Amino acid sequence: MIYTAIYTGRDEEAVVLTHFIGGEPVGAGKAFPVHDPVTGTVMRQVHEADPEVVDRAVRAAREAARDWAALPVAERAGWLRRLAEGVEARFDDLVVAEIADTGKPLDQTRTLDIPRGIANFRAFAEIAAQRPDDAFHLSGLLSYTVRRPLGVVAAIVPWNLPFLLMTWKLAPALVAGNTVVVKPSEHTPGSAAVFAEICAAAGLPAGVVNIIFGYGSAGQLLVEHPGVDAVTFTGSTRTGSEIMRSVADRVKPISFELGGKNAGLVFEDCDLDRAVEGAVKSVFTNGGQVCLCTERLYVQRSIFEEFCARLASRAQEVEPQPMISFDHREKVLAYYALARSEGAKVLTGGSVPAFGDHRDSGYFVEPTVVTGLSEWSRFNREEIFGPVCHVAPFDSEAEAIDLANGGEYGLAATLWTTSLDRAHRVAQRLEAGLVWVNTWYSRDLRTPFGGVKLSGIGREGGLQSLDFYSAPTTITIKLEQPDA
Ligand code: 6OD
Repeated sequence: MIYTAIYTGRDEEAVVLTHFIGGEPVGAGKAFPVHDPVTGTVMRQVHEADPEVVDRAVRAAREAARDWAALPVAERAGWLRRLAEGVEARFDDLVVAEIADTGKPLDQTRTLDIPRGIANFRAFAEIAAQRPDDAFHLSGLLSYTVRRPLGVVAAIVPWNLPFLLMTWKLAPALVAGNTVVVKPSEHTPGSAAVFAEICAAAGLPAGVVNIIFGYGSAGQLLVEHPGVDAVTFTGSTRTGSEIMRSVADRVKPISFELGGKNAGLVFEDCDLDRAVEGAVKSVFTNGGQVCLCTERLYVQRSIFEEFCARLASRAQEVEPQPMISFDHREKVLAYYALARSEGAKVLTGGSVPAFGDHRDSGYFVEPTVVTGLSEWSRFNREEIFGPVCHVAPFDSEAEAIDLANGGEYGLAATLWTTSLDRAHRVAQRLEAGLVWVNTWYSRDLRTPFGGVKLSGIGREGGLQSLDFYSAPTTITIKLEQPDA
């Protein structure tokens, strides 16, 4: 429980958050501050991993790798279940830590962020334990595959869903037999630090999970370390391509889930109440800071005016959520200004909310809906990652598909229609890794998850995750044919 004081209070002088390496807290590297997004004040100090710390973490992971890989998969699945129980036991501490770093709503943190961590461990335990091996027979040849872990995986985790995404990477990497070094975002070390305590309390073998804190520079040192065998990263496309360059010489396997500029298509045959509520959720959840959030809405012309009016009115009821940092808020506000300079009509929002209390020094922006911009405007082409969308009309299904497929990203798309035929027809033509129909961000953890175009490389989820975190060896045996 060594970290709990700083999560629950403002005791930043008492403790500097430490790395977790080889099963031990490691207080090395200079300290850096983490700000509370709700008030903008410094909330805690955290040790920053320098080259020595990174090296120590990778070595610890390597030392643990052989024994961990040698465990039967059922035993590793058992460890995942124990970690899930550990998360349940520390549920409230994780909620507090996650909210302290992000300013997320309590309800979301209790129903999405932390429960998904538990689900990630349980789901991958099941999927791995039940996976059959492949076998092939051909003209006297028997071939089968065995899957081996990659070794040491670097998991670079973003700040928007810190616990959900850390566990999304950890669970399959571990159950596939890898050891892991996690580098959470510099903005959100809290839930990872509680998780370090959970690993220690569960008695997880030392070095199987290691957690180091720091900025992108620490992540860079980690992915470049010759002792790291593979990299999983969720974050911006720009950082993804930087990582790709860094690991190119050693041709390390990478799995990237990157940015999005996701489209929502609202057809005149939709259930309008449901579509408006779905749009509110898909645009404003987590302050729009989810790579799956909708930033471009296309609405059939016959219902365009009504939809816009209803969405704008509902947006005014949405409780603003802070952006993760001062810089990120500046970025989002710059896009609000850009929308105006590009000629947008702002239907609601577009500014900074005034609360008249401590939140006025935090990183809030207003939920915002704009319209009137061309498809070629920067606002409609670049990922903003805030509580904002542009709404444009369309006339035909074909035009809607073209609009949705415009642009350089291809992560997620959402359709609102009551026509079963249209749902299938349109969904299958959208250039996106994920298409939701009459829902948004509904997850089955067994399904492939990831994007096309600038939105990523590879798929995680279910067997795809297990495939990424392991490599098959094909063994072929010549079977002697009995004489005829
Ligand atoms: O829910 C998930 O499994 C997932 N990978 C979400 C990613 C969200 C990115 O912002």
